[in-house]
This record gives sequence, C-alpha cells and structure tokens, in this order.
Amino acid sequence: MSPSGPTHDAIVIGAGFSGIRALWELDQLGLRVKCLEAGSDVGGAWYWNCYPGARTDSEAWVYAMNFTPDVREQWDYKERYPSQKEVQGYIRRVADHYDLVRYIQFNTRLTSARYNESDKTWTVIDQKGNATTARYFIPATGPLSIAKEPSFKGLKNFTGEWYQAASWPKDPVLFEGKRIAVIGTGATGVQIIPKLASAAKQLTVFQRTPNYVLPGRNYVIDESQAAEIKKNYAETLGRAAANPYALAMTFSGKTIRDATDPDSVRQILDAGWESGGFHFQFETLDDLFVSPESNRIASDYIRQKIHSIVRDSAMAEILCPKYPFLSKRPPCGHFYYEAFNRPNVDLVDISRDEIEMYEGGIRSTSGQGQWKFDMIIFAIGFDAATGALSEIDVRGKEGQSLGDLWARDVQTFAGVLVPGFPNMFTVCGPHIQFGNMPVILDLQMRWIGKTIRHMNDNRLIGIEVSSEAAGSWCIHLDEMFQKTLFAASAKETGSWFVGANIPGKRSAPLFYFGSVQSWLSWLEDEARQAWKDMNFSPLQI
Ligand code: NA7
Repeated sequence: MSPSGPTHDAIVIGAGFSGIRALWELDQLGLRVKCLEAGSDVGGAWYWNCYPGARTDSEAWVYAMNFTPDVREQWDYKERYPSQKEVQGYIRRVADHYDLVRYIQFNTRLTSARYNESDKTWTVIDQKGNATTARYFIPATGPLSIAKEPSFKGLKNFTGEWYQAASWPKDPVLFEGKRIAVIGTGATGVQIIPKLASAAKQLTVFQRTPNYVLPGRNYVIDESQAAEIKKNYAETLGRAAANPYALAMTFSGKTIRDATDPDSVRQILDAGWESGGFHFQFETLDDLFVSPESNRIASDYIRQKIHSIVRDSAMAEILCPKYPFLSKRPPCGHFYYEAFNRPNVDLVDISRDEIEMYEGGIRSTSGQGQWKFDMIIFAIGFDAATGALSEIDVRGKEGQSLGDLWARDVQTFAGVLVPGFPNMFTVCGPHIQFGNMPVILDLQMRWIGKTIRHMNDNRLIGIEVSSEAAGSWCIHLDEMFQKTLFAASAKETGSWFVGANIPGKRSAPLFYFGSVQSWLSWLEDEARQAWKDMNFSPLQI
C-alpha cells in the first residue's frame, strides 16, 4: 500500500469467533489490521450472552477452529456442550496465543462505514466520531447479535428487575426467593428455564410458540475422553468439513422407505434421542428435512416424548408443537421438559393472548390473567443475519445504503460479497451456509484470505462481485431453500431463518440450506476460474 493510502489494510468489526478468525488470517497475510469491538473483551455472542445456562448446542469437539491445532493441543473443553464461560475462554486463548488482541480496540461501537470510490477504500466512524480508513471492510458482526427489543406495553412501569438474555449483566443476578417470569422459549429460553427452575421461588414461563426441544445429554469430559478428543481432532474436523452442516455426524443412509415397520423406525428414532442433541435430526432418518411422512413420524415421536416426561397432560399438550419438526431450529435442552414437573414452575400459553407489563408484573391484554413478579427475563430472539449490519450506516458505491438495500432484497455472492459494496467481505453474514459456525466461518475466511492474496500478488486494489453472479447465487439459494420442508411453514412459524420473527421484516431465506460442500464449491470454483465474476481495480501508479 502506498504511504499516502489508507491508515490500515483491513478493518474488522467484531471480536467474536469470526472476528478473531479474520484477524488471524489477515495477520498471516502481513496486513495492517484494526478491529473494533463494542464489548470490553473478546467473544462476541459469547461475551454478551452470559445468561444462566448459556452453552453451545454443538458438541465440544467441533466447536473449534480448524486453524488452531496447537491451541487445541493445550485446550480441554470441560463438557460435551461447553458453557459460555468456556467458549469465551477458548476464543480468548486463541486471541492471546496468536497475539491478536493488540489489533482490537474494545468498547468501540461502529456507527458508519462509507466506501470511497476515488481511492477504493473504506472510512469507518465509531461512536466517538473517530475515523479509520482501510482498503478492506470486514464486518464480522455475527448472525445473531442484535437482540429484539422488549417493546412490551407498560414495561417502563414495571417496578421489578428485568433483563435481556442477550445482554446479560456481568455482575451476579440473584434469583433466590424471587418470582421470575421468562418470556420466550427458543434456544435461549430453553437453556435459562431449567437453571432458574431450581433457583427461583416461582418461575412462570410465557410461551407463544412451543419448540421441539431435543435432550442434550450433556456430560463432563473426563481425562481419557479429553485425550481421545485430541487424538482424533484432525479426523473429527475432517468429518465435520464433509458433513452438510459442519457437524461431526454421519447420515444413517436410511430414509422412511428403508424402515417400513413401525418398530424399526422407533428403534432408529430411539437411538437418535438417546445419543442426544442434533444426532436426532442428522443420524436417524436422512429425509427428515424433505419427506412429509418421515417428518410427521419424527414430530409425533417427540410429542409422545413430551407427554411421557411432563406429568401434567394439559401442560404437556401446550408444550407440544403443532407444526412440523425442523420448521424452526430445534433447541438443545438440559432437563427442559423435566423442569415443568416442579411445583414452582408454571406455563402460560400466550399463543392467542398478548401480554403487557404493569407495575407489579405481567398481565394479558385480554384481561384474563395477571401475574406478580419480582423479575422478568426476555429471551425473545434476534434480528438474524442482516440485523447487525443494517443498524450501522453502511454506504457502498454512490452512497447506496446497505440497510435500505437489504430491507428490499438481500443480494450476496455466497454470503461473502455484495454487489455495489466493493472491498467489503462479510464473515458469517447473511446467506452463509447454515450449521456449526466455527467450522463454516473458518472455511469462509480461508477463501477471503486467498482472494486478498490474489489481489496483492496482482497489484489489485478493488474487488466487486458482478450483479449477475450474485443473482445466480440468490436463485440457487432460494431453490435449495424451497426444497426443504420448512420453506412452506417458515413464515407462519415466525422463523428467524427467513426473518419472520421481526415484525415488518421482509421474509426471505437468510441462510443457505444446501450443504457446506455445495456452498464452498461456489467460492472455490470462483477462485479456480481466476475470480471470473469479480470486477477488479488495478493499482494506478
Ligand atoms: P428464538 O429462537 O428466536 O426464540 C425467541 C422466543 O421468544 C420464541 O419463543 C418467540 O416466540 C418468543 N418471542 C419473541 N417475541 C415475543 C413476543 N413479543 N411475545 C412473546 N414471545 C415472544 O431466539 P433465541 O434467542 O431463543 O435463539 C436464537 C438462536 O440463538 C438459537 O437458535 C441459537 O442458534 C442461538 P415465537 O416463536 O416467535 O412465537
């Protein structure tokens, strides 16, 4: 870069998994890098979501980054599903080990980013008005980082404590002796509820839509298991890279057609249920995502399980989803349904009745119910995929606003590049392959690194994907989405896969549901064919 050029080669936004992975890649390329992070430490989602019970739904052995075998050598996750503290610790260890923290400016929130056509750079401005210029703008802001605001009527009148799970206080919160309400039964609520059930005097769960909660079957990893994980680390990550969702799981090779008698189907589903977590959806019947028959059997199976665990049958029925399994991302539970057997736990069905707050607690707007609380916890989800970047004033060529553009239509090339926004690489942004993110974003960052290397080697200072290439990708993404069973129901179930959980948000697939391999082939084909769909700008001397 010329001495009169930008102050940095690349600016990364966010120091979570994807930001740290990006910093490592850019550091390896010898670039001058800066990272802005809103939190006071690394971790991203794993920094903010420190609510009780927060842990991964992916297994420890795949919740790691491929580029860090030496860190993995010295790192032992303590549980099958590592806790928030452990995951943040892992990210911190990676950042320290590779001396990446020196690039990060903490407590700094980005407010705007503008592309400068004249010199093919980006200028980003933080909340204090400080500007940084860089050749590459690399937002690594996370797919689920902007929490839905609890905009319930009357909340300001509530005199008790209230918290959002996604921005949980760093100081301890005391639950003992308190009457607590949890609103939301997605993956977050499902983790919080059993924890509070045993700590609170009274816990009341407000459920709008039930979920199919899979039993996690968590356990402590002992020394011999830890040694085994290390021994098999390369092979495990290889399996994850070969799996459509980047999990170290292997399809059973069986569909509903191979298992004609009810007993054999039951045995297959029992095995998945006993294995725990996502094994139920990925290692039982391979056609759960596409065959209505297969899906109906699995849905019925889980509903029966709910009834067999929850003793109060009316409560069990309220907990049973009526829509097909996998229409929404199934949460991983840790004695979730069992919590409803406790005498101090109540369930309120708000599927047909809205709620509002008053000084003493919560009441239904119909006036049918009123409950007193000392504390309310909101676990009501996120503005997925596009939320974080749409909040920032990002402007591409000719001052085009990314937020305005994405409100109308999300166009990307394989979830990495956006036409009209040269030199911007999104990590873990909209249209990325859905699945186990640490492995997926690792593959994505490798490609971004390879592309920047190609540009440096060829004295290229600008890259913009063609609208045609982005258009072809978006058609393909939509076709793959339409093949899934949940395409039909995603809107009605309010799934964040399509942004339907945010009132007024345009409903369209925000993630790619093809496979890691297919998604990667779009990127790798591009590199193999000398980036033929990219418009490059050469350095003018
Ligand atoms: P989710 O999965 O979007 O769940 C949010 C929950 O909050 C869900 O049960 C919603 O019911 C409920 N919700 C949202 N808004 C309201 C209002 N206004 N009133 C009542 N209930 C409401 O978010 P999570 O944080 O649990 O999980 C997100 C992902 O984070 C997760 O899958 C992991 O990948 C990590 P609804 O279903 O909309 O009726």
